[in-house]
Amino acid sequence: MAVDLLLGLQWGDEGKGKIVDFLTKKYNIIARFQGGPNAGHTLEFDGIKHVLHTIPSGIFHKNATNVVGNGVVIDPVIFKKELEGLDQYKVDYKSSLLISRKAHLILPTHRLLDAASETAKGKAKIGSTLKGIGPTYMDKTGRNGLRVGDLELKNWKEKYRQLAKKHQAMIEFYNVDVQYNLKELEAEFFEAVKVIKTLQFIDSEEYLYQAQQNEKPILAEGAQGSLLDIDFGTYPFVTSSNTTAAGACTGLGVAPNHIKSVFGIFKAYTTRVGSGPFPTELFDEDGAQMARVGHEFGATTGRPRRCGWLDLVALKYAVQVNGVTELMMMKADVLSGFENLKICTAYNYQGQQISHLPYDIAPENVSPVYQSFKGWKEDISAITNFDDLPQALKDYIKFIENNVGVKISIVSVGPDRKETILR
Ligand code: 2SA
Ligand code: MG
Repeated sequence: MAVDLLLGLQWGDEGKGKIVDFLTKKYNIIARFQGGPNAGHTLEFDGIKHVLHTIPSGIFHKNATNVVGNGVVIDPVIFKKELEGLDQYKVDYKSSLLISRKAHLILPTHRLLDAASETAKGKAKIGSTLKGIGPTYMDKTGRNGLRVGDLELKNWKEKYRQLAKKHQAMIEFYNVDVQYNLKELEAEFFEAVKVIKTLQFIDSEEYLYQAQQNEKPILAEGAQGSLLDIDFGTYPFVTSSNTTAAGACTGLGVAPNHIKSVFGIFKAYTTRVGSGPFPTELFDEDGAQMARVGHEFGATTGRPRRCGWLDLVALKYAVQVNGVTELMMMKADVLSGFENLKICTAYNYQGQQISHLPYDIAPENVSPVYQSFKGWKEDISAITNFDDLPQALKDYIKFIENNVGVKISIVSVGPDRKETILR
């Protein structure tokens, strides 16, 4: 009776989608527990590249049931598009995709509010994905939200109208230039709701409890990353949900003592999309090389991602907060060809060297302390055996493991399912 957990340890885009897809054969159920269409989980197999936003990454496997948990926020319009994307691959989602009645819905006006709030913030904007994530979670905690289960009620449109009316007043209050045609947006929304209603709604906490009773292995799939966690991330430059391990308990209704393995995914370097502090960010050719070789563009918005060296201070913090039991290192291939590599092992902070994450990691407060490593030249993407990796990469990996105190069990050397080295 166990639930395993898979999480991103940095600022998102660590490659969670690929690993969930890779691990799915071991699990009966894949469950998303937070976030929404702000996520972009990229899967590649058989020469096909697919990006998922709200739908769990187990959807392409015949024997997996995919659960969208109560902690997720769903935009019916985007969800419908995702389903249409699956249609071309003949995915039988009517039987393999289940949605929690307690998941909250993103209204068109939530998206508008997101835009208004970002515009009003000006230079201080969060750099949100503009998917309405923040406003939807605000309505959830403010106890005003519209939930998937409401769609089964006769009067759900009344509830919708009340909420949308409140939002319109709020948009006006922001007093910024947000152009919209609500009639069109609503027509699209109601159309999409019709499609959502053809899917199976469940009480996901009960469903997952029964699955555990029946010894069905469950994998909880995180979105974004630990440093974007609403409590433990680089607030206010975070997303509006708990992306860390605890979020799986509240976002699925799974009891903490039923969580077994916690898989922590990280990139061999660091990226961040959107605003906010990033101590190891590079503004030179090294950063440009990571972006170029790693194709570092947002999978949802297409925005260029900021790139930098691996930050062990932040990684250790994430491992600690999540109770990570196994590490998985992604995109090692992107580091091929660097003469030297660097890892940040401490911060200079208020005249001292510290090795923990302080309250504020803004550039004026911290500067990274680096250790240098020898690079490697070889193309490693065809390597399937850990022992065959270049010695310089093995040294790099050993250093991380020794510092963080957790074993790296998977090294990914390319985007395809096949380009995955198991230890
Ligand atoms: P939001 O939209 O309110 O959640 O934005 C708040 C912050 O969280 C960041 N965020 C992300 N960071 C990395 N990846 C994300 N998913 C997409 C991807 C992003 C994209 O997989 O590439 O396509 O741009 C994601 N979602 C949210 C966001 O940048 C803000 O800093
Ligand atoms: Mg992503």
